[in-house]
Amino acid sequence: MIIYLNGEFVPKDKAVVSVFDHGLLYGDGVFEGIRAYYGRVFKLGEHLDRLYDGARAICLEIPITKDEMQEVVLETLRRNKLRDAYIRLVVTRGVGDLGLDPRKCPKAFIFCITASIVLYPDELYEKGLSIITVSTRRNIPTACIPRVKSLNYLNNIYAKMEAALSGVPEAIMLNNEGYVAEATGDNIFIVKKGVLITPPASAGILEGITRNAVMYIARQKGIPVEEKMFTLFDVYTADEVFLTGTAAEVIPCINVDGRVIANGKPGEMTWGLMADFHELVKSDGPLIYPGAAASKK
Ligand code: PXG
Repeated sequence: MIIYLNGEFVPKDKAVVSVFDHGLLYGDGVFEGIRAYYGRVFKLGEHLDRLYDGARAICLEIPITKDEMQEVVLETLRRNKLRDAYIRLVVTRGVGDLGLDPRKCPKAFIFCITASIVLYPDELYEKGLSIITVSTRRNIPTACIPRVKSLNYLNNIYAKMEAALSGVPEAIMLNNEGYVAEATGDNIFIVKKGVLITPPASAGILEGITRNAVMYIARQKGIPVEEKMFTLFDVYTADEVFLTGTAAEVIPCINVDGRVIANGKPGEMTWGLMADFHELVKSDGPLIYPGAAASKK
């Protein structure tokens, strides 16, 4: 496995960061989880936009351009001879002293890991997930902005831990006002009377790239889409519930907090959106190996 490490390509055992890196000391930095399908990097432009916007929001200057960063991702995939992959792109505040002050860190540090993907078991997609609501509330935007995909993931990890202790793979997090925000590493959608509904950015969520792709697909199909606040009552009484994320893609939920959703089976709209999402990934994003046939897996 070859890792991009701040300007160099190094083997896995040489890919190490300093103990003085503020990404490690304070969770100070931003990252992206990205997927490559069929030799293309899905929504790479959107991921880079989110990465650079997040960096700007935390006053972190990324020392290379978006075009150069795109090439970092593509070249790391090439060095690892990957066509279908999970990509982790990380920009930390870099090396500083032991104080908090980010101004003591002269240069951001960049690394990129590419790995073959471990797919979730098919059964989870066919049967749907049973999930719970956890007591950990999503970070309040006035304290730690959920829209920034920062290296500070303790909020989500608390929630994931609660889920794991209850024996479920994912969990719903509410915002501080009690509205449904998102899952620990996924966004949430409900379907009610033919309308697709997801919490707005103002609910205090990470605006997922998969979320945006699913809303786009739905609108293309003529499905009414609403971004609005809703509560657990709306989830329990929904016709369909599903989660979206880079790793999980589109995954149905059939039980929430012990309440069976509708008839307990993944719904029609969810199936349709899953199928269309799997089509979209075949044609979206830059080619890793331009010139080679793009469609062969
Ligand atoms: N909300 C949160 C809080 C996330 O961390 C999403 C939504 C979905 O966003 P995308 O852009 O992926 O559609 C995420 C995704 C994992 C993992 O291994 C997932 C994420 C981060 C780290 C790990 O499941 N983020």
